[in-house]
Amino acid sequence: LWNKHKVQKFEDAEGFDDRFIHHVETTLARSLYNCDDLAAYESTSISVRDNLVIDWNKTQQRLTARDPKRVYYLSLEFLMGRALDNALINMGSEPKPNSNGDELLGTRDMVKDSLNDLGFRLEDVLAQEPDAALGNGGLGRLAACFIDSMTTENIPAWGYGLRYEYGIFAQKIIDGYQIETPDYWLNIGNRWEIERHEIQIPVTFYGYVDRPDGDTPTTDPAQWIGGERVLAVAYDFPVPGYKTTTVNNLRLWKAKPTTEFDFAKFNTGDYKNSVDQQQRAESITACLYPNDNFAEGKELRLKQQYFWCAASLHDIIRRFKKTQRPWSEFPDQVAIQLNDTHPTLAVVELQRVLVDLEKLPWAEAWDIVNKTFAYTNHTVMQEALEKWPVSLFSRLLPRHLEIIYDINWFFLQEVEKKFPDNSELLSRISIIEEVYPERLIRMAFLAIVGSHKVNGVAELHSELIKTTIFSDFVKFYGPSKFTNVTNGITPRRWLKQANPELSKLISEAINDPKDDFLLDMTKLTKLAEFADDHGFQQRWNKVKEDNKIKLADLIKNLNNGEDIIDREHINNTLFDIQVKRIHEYKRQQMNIFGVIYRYLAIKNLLEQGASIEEVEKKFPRKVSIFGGKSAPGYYMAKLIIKLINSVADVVNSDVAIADLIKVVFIPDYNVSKAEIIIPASDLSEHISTAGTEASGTSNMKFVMNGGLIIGTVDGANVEITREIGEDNIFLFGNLSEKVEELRYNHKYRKSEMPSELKMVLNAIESGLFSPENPNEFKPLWDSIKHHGDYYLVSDDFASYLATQELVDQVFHYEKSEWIKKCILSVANVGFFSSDRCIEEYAETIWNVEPVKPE
Ligand code: 26M
Repeated sequence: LWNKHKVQKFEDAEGFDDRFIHHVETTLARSLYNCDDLAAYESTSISVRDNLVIDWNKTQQRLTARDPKRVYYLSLEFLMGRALDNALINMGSEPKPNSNGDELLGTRDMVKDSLNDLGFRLEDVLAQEPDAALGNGGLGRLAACFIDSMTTENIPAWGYGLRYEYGIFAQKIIDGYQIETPDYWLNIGNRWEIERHEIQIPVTFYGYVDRPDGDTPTTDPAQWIGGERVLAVAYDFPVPGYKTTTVNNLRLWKAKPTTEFDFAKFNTGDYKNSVDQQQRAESITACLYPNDNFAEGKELRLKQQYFWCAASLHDIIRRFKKTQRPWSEFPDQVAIQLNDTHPTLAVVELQRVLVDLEKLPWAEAWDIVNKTFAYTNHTVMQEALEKWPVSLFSRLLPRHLEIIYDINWFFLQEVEKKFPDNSELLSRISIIEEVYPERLIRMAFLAIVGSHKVNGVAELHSELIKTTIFSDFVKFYGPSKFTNVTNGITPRRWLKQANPELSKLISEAINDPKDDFLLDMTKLTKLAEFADDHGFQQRWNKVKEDNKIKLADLIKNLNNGEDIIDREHINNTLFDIQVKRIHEYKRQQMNIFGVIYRYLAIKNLLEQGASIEEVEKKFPRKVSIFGGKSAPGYYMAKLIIKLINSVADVVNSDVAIADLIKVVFIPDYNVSKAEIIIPASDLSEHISTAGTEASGTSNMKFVMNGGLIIGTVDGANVEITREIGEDNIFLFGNLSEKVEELRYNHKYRKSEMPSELKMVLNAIESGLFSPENPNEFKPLWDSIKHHGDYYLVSDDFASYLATQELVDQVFHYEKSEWIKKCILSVANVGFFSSDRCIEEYAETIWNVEPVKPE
């Protein structure tokens, strides 16, 4: 009976139609006659989700039976973007014959045809979905790529995060300034989540520590009597893999009030306050903190972190306990990866559970903790390293503070043993920073001490953390605790989904009709055979041109239907793109200075009587495209956005330069816009000050989409160069080894500013871009001229311009060479698949094996 009535997946067009109509008429309670694109999106999503849930259940049953070691990826951010198109691509079972039996169709094409027959266009349906923007940038998107790859690789893995009601703010540009508006992404409900009301985990804050047996040592079991309790409710998101029926789970927690009632307050007549306190529970998961690479020490943020760590660990432990294994086996069954220091409290929480609740001896518990956790560092920048005031901890998490002190005490004893009488080392390496006016807890140090492995995210970065911020730990632990896993990106979303035309061209060229290259990117090397083939180059270039037209359409739509880009010349207009969070270290200011230089140089030539044709020879057509959000409180980043928009106003309306330069700022850069922008680039900019960008991942996305990059010798640019060849990348600028010396030179005024930069800054100072307020951009030029030019714009500017000149040369006069470079780059980009990256984590850090569906 059980088997007979088992719900089946839809497998063909007819099955999809039935399911689609069923959900329109029952779940949505509508008729097909008043089913609009939004309803079609909802019904398609639920139908697809049904299939995923069936495989999800099978996956979980299989894992319960096999009980392998599982990976738990703890990340405060999962920047997922849209789910539907990705699910259609990933869940695709073997292609099936279409209704006429004359063609094999994958699930996506099959659903597309079905929707067509029902009167809908798949593109319009997909566009209804709001982005799940539960992340800031690189770190959050990395987590999203990782769960895609973990599932594709059949690794038993769970993601744990928070279900923010508001994702990263939506960016509006008004008068050239960034304005933030709330991203209430759940406005139309969310068809991808499954609320598990049965999974509600109590989480405690504040209160005090009680020792029922008197004044026992803090390493003995103690009782934490909490002051405030909230509930964590689980929301599950099925994560499909490519060419596998494995479906993993992303579990996000929502905070809700307990049904307990504060009788003390009630009895004193303070009913309203007692209700208010309950209401506050929901604020914990209300919104994502919009800072990227900047740690702000807010109490609510720490509350988010503990709420999430406590609930996730509780869930992990509950699952482990069901197997009745002894605690000593915990690290054989559980690997927990800390995505930056944000989840470091999980280390302390596990120690607390083992000591206080499970009554394990301290040392035994600590051994388990250490073997369970591993920590990924994403930055060397001081302002991004989390440090929490001890006073805040002692109020919010009094027992955890005691445990941290004990962890530190044992750790410092070991250090003292190995390096006796070195009090400077002890104070440098201590988890507690003794600074006035208050002591701080260094979360990165706590994460290192609590983990068995620490990794950076690109080779250069992993070397840098060993020699700079964590050098004392390398001295103490030896180098083997520190390792590198270079980041990667999922080729399913970033090649197949974002760039279907290029994906098709590739699969034809390398004769891989079933798109197996998306699993085994070494297959791409076959493309190299066609790098010189003129016919192939032309087809390649046609795909790029089509993608540029699509981006031009997007830009036109965002600009109220007014076209900025000259369609007639689109093929010989270089699309130069920099899209990423706005940050001084990423140096969007240097990019826009470069644009200003170009503009001034063109104006000069024209003034000297050159014809526009002559000018074009030296400065061929170019569109500079920018996009990215600034943290709401980051003054300098916001000023950079304003400068870009002000330059756009002046340049785009200057008829004298006849479309030779256009500047575009695309508002509200997000994952779904990235999927349109990235495939359209000829050149993209990855120009951070050497040593500041840990890895970068958009560099990989751009290369995978057949664009070339201009970049500094920083982050993963180094390995991209190694993989694709130095002839195929435009590198410039000072190396990270020189940064310290250059900053020193600025400090003692031993640096010369290049004349080109003087010219640019003079133009800005003259008010050319802010006539009504000539001092508007003063902080930008002051930072270079008077505040030590911390990001070394003046040191790299000349070589940046020279390299841009080379770019122009190759793009406009050696186009065939250019396309050849693009093809060769894609041929060798395979290393940057997140599948490779996840395999490295699985082997060298987690020690987990795939569990394949039978
Ligand atoms: C911390 C405290 C309080 C509020 C917010 C934060 C915070 C949030 C996000 C700090 C850092 C955050 O993200 C950092 C980040 O995205 N780093 C990027 O990680 C990528 C993936 O490894 C790298 O490719 C980028 O180089 C790195 O900048």
